[in-house]
Amino acid sequence: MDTAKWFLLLACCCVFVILNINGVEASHKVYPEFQSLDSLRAVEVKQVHRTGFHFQPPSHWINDPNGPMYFGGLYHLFYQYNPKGAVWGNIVWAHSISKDLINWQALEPAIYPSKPFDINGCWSGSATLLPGNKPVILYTGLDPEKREVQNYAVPANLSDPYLLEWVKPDNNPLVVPDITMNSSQFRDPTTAWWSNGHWKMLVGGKRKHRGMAHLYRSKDFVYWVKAQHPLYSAPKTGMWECPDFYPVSLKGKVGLDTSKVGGGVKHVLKVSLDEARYDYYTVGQYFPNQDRFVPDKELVDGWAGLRYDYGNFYASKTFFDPAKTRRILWGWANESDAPANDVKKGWAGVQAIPRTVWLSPDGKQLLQWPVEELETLRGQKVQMKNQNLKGGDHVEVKGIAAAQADVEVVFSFTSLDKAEMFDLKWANLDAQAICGLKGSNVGGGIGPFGLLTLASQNLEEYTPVFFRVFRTQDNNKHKVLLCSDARSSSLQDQLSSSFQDKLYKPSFAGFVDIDLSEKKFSLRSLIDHSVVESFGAGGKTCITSRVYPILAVDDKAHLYVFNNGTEAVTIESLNAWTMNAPKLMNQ
Ligand code: DQQ
Repeated sequence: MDTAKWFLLLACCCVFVILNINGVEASHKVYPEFQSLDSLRAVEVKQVHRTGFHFQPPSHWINDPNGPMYFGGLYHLFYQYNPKGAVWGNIVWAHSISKDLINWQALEPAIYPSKPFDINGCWSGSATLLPGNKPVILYTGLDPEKREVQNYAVPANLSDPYLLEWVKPDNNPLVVPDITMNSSQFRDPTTAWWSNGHWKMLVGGKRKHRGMAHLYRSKDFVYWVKAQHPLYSAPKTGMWECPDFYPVSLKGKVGLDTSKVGGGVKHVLKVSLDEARYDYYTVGQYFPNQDRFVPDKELVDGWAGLRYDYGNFYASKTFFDPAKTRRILWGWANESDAPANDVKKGWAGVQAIPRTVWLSPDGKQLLQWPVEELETLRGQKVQMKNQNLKGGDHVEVKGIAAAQADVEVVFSFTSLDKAEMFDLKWANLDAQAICGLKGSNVGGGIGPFGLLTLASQNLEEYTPVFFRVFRTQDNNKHKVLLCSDARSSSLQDQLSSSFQDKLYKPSFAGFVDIDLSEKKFSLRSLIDHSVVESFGAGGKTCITSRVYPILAVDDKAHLYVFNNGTEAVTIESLNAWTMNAPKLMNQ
């Protein structure tokens, strides 16, 4: 084999290893070795990397958020859950309720395999509120042939605000894959919307390598007919999991009911790209008469498009919250450690903090912000004001629990002159690759500056979240990068040579479309033991990292602010809080 072929083979192997560590395969990887009776015994849950204020059950595996809704004065969250282990398998719809999206109470699983139409699995889906405030869940069942079919379930008792018991009527399944489809690539029905005398729902799929949002219509929610064409599809994007389709207001933060169409509204189509394992969205125009969605021209459609989050955030779902007239986004933050370690720790997966989501004033992207209720967990507070940071400086934020904190900081600088050049060689690289080249320790002009989260005292471990400004070749334009770089987050790999301990430590990053005239950048990071969930520029670019420090844990974790650029930056204001743990709903 000549050298070029060797390199090609090596590159393919590297991609394979990287993708596998990130859990990239058709849907979820099955680990039969961890499904043995042994692994089903009660496990001792290790606490060190467990989150303090993110949503997670007491033990075992969770993935996609399902069917979120507001009903009976309560928020309901369902989620894919393995009641028997810390790897994917035996999936049921677990169910929790809350009055405020923060303090939760777990109920018995709502939906679990029990009928021929879901005997091999109860996979993701959504909730719709029918007229008269009647919830109905649409979900994917795996039938005896493991075909993915779309089912519905209704509450046994509508006067029970807890919605404890769900019934799966005998006229299920509602929809089965037709002969044009691959029956194992047809899943995750959306919340239905009402327009032109019909209910409409999307089901994710793929034809060859084209991702599809199949469209179905129904007058009575029971008899569904497939539309001739999908609502939308895109070439070379692979399987579309967990589609989500909803209106956003052209003005302000107000959220809209999923059935809202017409003036003053744009629509968002989000798909979870199974091959990339990221959630991509486009904003565009929905034409209800033709049932077509046309993304805005200037937006990139596909793997290089906009993401809700440039980190570990997948299979998300929004819902309309009528109690506060807002749209709320839930997303799953998977582990980045090896499955064998998840089995040892007895749990895997958390839900990211629910986020309010709305259209930015320029209409070009969405903005996201943690729901306001999160602030009720803020405890001990520290503040900094007008502190100057020269290149090479780092200062510690003392006085809070740095392993479980909420930090909001605004940086300013005086000139763009020192911005480093954006190298033409990077034209085809994505933000993550550029962050990989230009980490927090590589000095720059304007930036890198930001936070060193989950840092050990002598900085053997830290997860930096930082900005970096580049000037493009035509001199007047700038590119702003936000990185959340896990490469220095843990010494675990150095201390153990076992493949079982290998961590996935990417240099997650996204560009930030920010107005530079003010020369002010804001950053909020929610730090929660093994989660660093960050919101750049008021929620324009969000990045969630999962990290596993071994020194920077609990009261040995520190938080620093740093600047490694030649341009001095000012911390205009920094507010940081210790985050208290949520309580059970009624306490
Ligand atoms: N997870 C579910 C599927 C969905 C995938 C199965 C996305 O319905 O496509 O647990 O993570």
